[in-house]
This record gives sequence, C-alpha cells and structure tokens, in this order.
Amino acid sequence: MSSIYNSKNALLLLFAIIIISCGTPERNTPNSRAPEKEKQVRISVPQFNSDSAYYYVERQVAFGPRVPNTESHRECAAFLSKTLERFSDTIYIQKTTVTAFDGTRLDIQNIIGSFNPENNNRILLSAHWDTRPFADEDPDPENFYTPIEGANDGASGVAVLLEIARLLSKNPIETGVDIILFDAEDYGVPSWYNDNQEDTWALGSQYWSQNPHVPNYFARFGILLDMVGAPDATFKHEGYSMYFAPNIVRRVWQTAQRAGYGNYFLNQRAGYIMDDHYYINKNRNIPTINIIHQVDSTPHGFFEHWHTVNDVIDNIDKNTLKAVGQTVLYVIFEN
Ligand code: AHN
Ligand code: ZN
Repeated sequence: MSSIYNSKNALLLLFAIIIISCGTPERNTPNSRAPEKEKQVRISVPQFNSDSAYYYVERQVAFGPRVPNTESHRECAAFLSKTLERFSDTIYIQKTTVTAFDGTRLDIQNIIGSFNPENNNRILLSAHWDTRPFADEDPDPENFYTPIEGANDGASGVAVLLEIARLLSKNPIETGVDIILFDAEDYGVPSWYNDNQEDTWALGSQYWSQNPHVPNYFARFGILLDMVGAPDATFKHEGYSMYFAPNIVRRVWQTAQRAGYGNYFLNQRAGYIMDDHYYINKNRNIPTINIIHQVDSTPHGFFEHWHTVNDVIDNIDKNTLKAVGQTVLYVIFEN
C-alpha cells in the first residue's frame, strides 16, 4: 500500500518537474506558441491613417452642404459611390423617394459597399452622408434656414468608414463587412417648426431597415458612427445602444481603452439619441451601437457647433478620427 502511494507521488513529482522545466523557458522563447499568436494578432491589424481620413472629410465638404434634392448632394453621392466601389467587392446604390416632415419628397440614395458578400458571418458599419438643411441650433437666428457644411455631423463618420474600406481592400479578412452610408438622416423636424412628429429623422435607414439591399439581410452586430471628428470628443454609453446592444458597447469601449483611447471612450451613461442605429435595432434586430459625441455642457447634449454654420473643417481634429477609426479596426480584425 505505502509503496504504491510512494511511487505514485514520485511519478507526480517527476511530471511536475518536467512541466515546470519545459514550461518556464518556453515563455521567453521566440518560437513558443503563445507569444507568437499574440504578436500575429497585433501585427495584422492595419494602422488607421488619420491624414487619409481627414482628406475624405475635405473631399466631402468641398461639395458644399449635401442636402437631398440639390446638385451638391448628387455630386457627392457620385464621389462616395465611386470611392466605395473602388475598395469593396460589391457596391449597391439604393435609390428611393421619401417624405420629409413638411411633405417635401426627397430623392435619396443609401450607398452600400460589401466585403466578402458570400460570408454569412457579417459586421455592419454605418454613418450618414447627408447634411442638415437648416442651422436651427445656430446662436444667430439669421442662420436658422441656412444649410450646414456638416464637417463633423456627416462627413467625419463617412470619412472614417472610407479609410476603413481602403484598409480592408489592402488587408483582406474573412469576415463579411458591409459599409452603409445612409442618406437623409439629418432632415428631422427643425426646432423652429411648431409640430411634434415622430420618425422624421433617419429617413434613409428607416427605408433600408424595411427594404434591405439583400433579402433577409442580417449581421452579427453593427456600429454607427456619428460626429466622430471634434477635438477632445467624448463617447459615452448612449441610451439605445445600451438598451439593444450592451455587450457590443462593453466590447468596443474595452477595446478603445486597451488601445489607449480611454480619454475619448468614457464609461458613462448618456441620453437616448434617435439615430440610424435605432431603426437597425428595431426593424432588423441587429444589435447596433452608436459611437456618438455626447456632452453635458451644451443644452442639446452634442458638440458645441452642432447644427450651426460653424460645423466646418477647421473644427475637425485628426486625433479623434484616429481614436475612433483605430478602435473600429481592432474590433473588426480581432472579432
Ligand atoms: C435628435 O436630435 C432627435 N437626433 C439627433 C440625431 C442626429 C442629428 N445625429 C446627427 N444629427
Ligand atoms: Zn445632425
């Protein structure tokens, strides 16, 4: 009895010695498995180029305000379609007519670039490309009916997605990715109009979510970018994102913090924003978050130049574009 016990113990001790002696040096050996895997993950995530993203903001604002039914809107649509077509595997231009809060019929286009369209494992990235027809939050009432340039509110999110598209074309991955540039997000009922109406914002995504470019379209999760270019932007846990997709919020914010962008991505709750992600969640059941700049310091809760004539390129900061773009790249490459 005791001799069996002893030999068993000796055997265990021998195993322990083998494991410890093999295990310890392995950790520092270049050929060992664990460190190599970690290194590979890091190397294969491309560097988001914020100069390139900034250039895409410049290109968009150069068309002037991108208000539906205008020449600038049509010209910018052609630029976005051509650019996204160059980078993606399949391009879909979804043209339709929707009705605005005041009865105006708007000719709109959702522009969709797909990577690996045959893969059922998909991620949906989106932003709105139209700009607001009225600066109804401008301090000067003279500007209440002036269309805005929308460097941040519109162009910034699109610019980050175009840069991601460019990087995906140079660094292919297996995961399916759809980049949707929604039209007519920003034609919502203005503050000077005395009529409370529902569902006047996000007309392009309302249409798409009920008429997706591919029948029964589904994605594992979605990320919407809105106002991602102001200096020192703060991205908080937006209400509907937490209601519909809390796990995606946590994953993205954790990724941002690990990447060193914790000064932008704050673990704080913020208000509910009626935006494109609301309809993607509600009508397509795709858990979708909104990375949107929210603050406590303004009456409307957004960046200081929101819906004013000062939403111009001078108020765009490359560092913010980088923080958001690099974070989204980590999420899609490491998923
Ligand atoms: C509301 O103010 C209800 N929604 C704001 C969504 C928005 C406007 N995003 C950009 N511009
Ligand atoms: Zn807006």
